[in-house]
Amino acid sequence: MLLQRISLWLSLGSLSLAGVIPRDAAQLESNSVLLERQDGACTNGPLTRQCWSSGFSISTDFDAKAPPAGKTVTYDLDISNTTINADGHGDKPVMLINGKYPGPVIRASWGDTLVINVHNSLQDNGTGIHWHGVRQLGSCQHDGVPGVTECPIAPGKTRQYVFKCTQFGTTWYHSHWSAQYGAGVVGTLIIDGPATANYDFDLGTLPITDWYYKPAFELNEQALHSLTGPPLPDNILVNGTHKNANGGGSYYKINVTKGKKYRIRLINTAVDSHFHVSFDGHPFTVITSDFVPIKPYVTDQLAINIGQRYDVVINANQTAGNYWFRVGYGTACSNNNILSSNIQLGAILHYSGAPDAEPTTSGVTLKTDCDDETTLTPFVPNTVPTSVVPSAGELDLNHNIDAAQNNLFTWTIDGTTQIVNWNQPTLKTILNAGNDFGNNSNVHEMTTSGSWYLWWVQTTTFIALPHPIHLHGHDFYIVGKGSGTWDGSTTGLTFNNPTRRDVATLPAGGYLLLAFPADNPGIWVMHCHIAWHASQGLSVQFLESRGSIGGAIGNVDGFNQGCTEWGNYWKPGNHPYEQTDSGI
Ligand SMILES: *[C@@H]1O[C@H](CO)[C@@H](O)[C@H](O)[C@H]1NC(C)=O
Ligand SMILES: *[C@@H]1O[C@H](CO)[C@@H](O)[C@H](O)[C@H]1NC(C)=O
Ligand SMILES: *[C@@H]1O[C@H](CO)[C@@H](O)[C@H](O)[C@H]1NC(C)=O
Ligand SMILES: *[C@@H]1O[C@H](CO)[C@@H](O)[C@H](O)[C@H]1NC(C)=O
Ligand SMILES: *[C@@H]1O[C@H](CO)[C@@H](O)[C@H](O)[C@H]1NC(C)=O
Ligand SMILES: *[C@@H]1O[C@H](CO)[C@@H](O)[C@H](O)[C@H]1NC(C)=O
Ligand SMILES: [Cu+2]
Repeated sequence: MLLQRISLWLSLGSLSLAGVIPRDAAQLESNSVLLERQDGACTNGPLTRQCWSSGFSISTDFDAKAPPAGKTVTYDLDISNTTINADGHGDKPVMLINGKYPGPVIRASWGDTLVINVHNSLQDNGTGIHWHGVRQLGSCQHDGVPGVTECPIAPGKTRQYVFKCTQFGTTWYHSHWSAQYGAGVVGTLIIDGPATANYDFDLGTLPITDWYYKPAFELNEQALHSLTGPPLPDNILVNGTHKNANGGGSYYKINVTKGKKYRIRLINTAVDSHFHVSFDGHPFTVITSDFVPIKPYVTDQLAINIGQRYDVVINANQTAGNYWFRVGYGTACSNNNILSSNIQLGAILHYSGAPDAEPTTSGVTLKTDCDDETTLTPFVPNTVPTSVVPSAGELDLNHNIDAAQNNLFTWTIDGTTQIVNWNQPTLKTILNAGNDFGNNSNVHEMTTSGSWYLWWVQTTTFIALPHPIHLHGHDFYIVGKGSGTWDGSTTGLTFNNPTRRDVATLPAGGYLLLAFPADNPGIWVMHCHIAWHASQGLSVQFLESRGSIGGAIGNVDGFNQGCTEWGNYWKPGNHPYEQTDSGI
């Protein structure tokens, strides 16, 4: 630590005379001007987490620039059909990545290029992996959405995904093929970079999911044809493990040493669950919302909807012992069979030296709503022009029940449910200069490169549910949200440094106003991240700067080969199963 301090002093040059060494969150904020000037002049360490490399720090706008030419980091993922007993309840049929749940932690640094070879070892399913929240600037063909940005990976085949890490922070990756991520095709991804608060150690990712005892594809069929809502999960898993309702299984242990500060990367990887979390006796500092660094704030609980991430720093400064990491349900919108048992949901924060025992601690009462956090201020401020308001693009959410198809329940946007064609992904049509995207593509075009667009997601169905809305290819700026119908005015909207992230919750029965600039040529889906709702068609596609896509994305050999391989597998007369849902 001494060394880091010295190098910071030296590198600050004459500024060091002022004796300013940003050490904690509050100082960091007040020193942001200084940080701009010292950009790159210091080394990242426990007391200098704002630093990164020459020309890059926590003050850098990662939408504007990323470190050039980092390392190339390669991973091999193999997806197979197997069983797992994650919570002691018994074996369950799943599809896993490299035989593990969750799959391997993929880790690279800001500016690196990730090369990930995904092999489909399934017999009777396609696949395709989406790197959630990754901007894919100029690499839309690697976004991993079957029927949109690629043909699915056929059984026995491999696809290579290549993308540059222009952002840093925490995310996850998952199959975007039908209901497959619910079957277990999920892992986490860390891109190392600077941070808005200091910590001693990085404990890595802590994915939290709901867990069903029945196979996901069976449940998906039930969800598609249920008039009373989807089936309930049976348990949760924290980092892949949990106790079950009968007391079998085991809690995940987060090990800490008294006197140290730890970064923990919380991720909701669920199918259909909104969580609230807390650490007994340990208020914590929140430093990101999704990939976006925020002005740090201290809280004692957090709401995490599906797909959302929060990086937090906890200070292990209590009496050495065992403390609950509590997980609670947003019961206003989700539920779980485990809630009727008296099993505590969560994991154990375990101090070294303490006995191996379950905690007896008490903590805060967790909230039960399904609302997003409201105090998320991006550390690097950006502004949305108010001139986007008059041209807001309305997306009306409704639902449809088709009695002729055994009460098939679908969600519609402007009257159309999305159903992709795995053999003819939208990107293929675009690259062939075609215009016919099919009747169920929900394509919205953004023609003016570089301009801001505002999208107005408006509930029009009487089914008043909150939906975690996720956008690919961008972080959106949350300009407004509310219950009821937006009146079109700017009253109550935020244009000056609004929260930006890649998942935001549409309030039950209400609206969401999302802005982003058309600065990433490609085809990007925006969908509800409740897996059943995505299967039921709750999604749209944004066709951005159509004429520039071919030039922006470069090599499409892998894309073309993938479509040839899929076409040889999935052809008339050769469907082991049919596509029964949206396909994503
Ligand atoms: C998984 O294995 C089962 C049993 O062998 C088989 O019936 C099923 O088709 C396989 N599923 C996939 C997706 O390969
Ligand atoms: C969760 O498990 C992964 C994989 O073993 C590990 O890298 C990570 O550190 C664990 N998370 C925490 C918070 O302990
Ligand atoms: C945490 O400590 C326990 C012993 O109390 C040990 O069994 C476990 O492997 C440790 N976990 C990690 C992730 O180091
Ligand atoms: C423990 O750490 C928290 C967060 O940094 C701080 O607010 C609190 O005062 C500390 N408590 C003690 C007993 O040092
Ligand atoms: C698409 O809609 C048009 C107009 O309603 C209809 O004529 C056509 O058959 C539809 N195409 C498909 C493939 O369903
Ligand atoms: C994928 O595999 C699952 C499990 O074997 C099966 O239920 C489903 O129908 C398959 N889907 C397709 C489209 O092949
Ligand atoms: Cu939804």
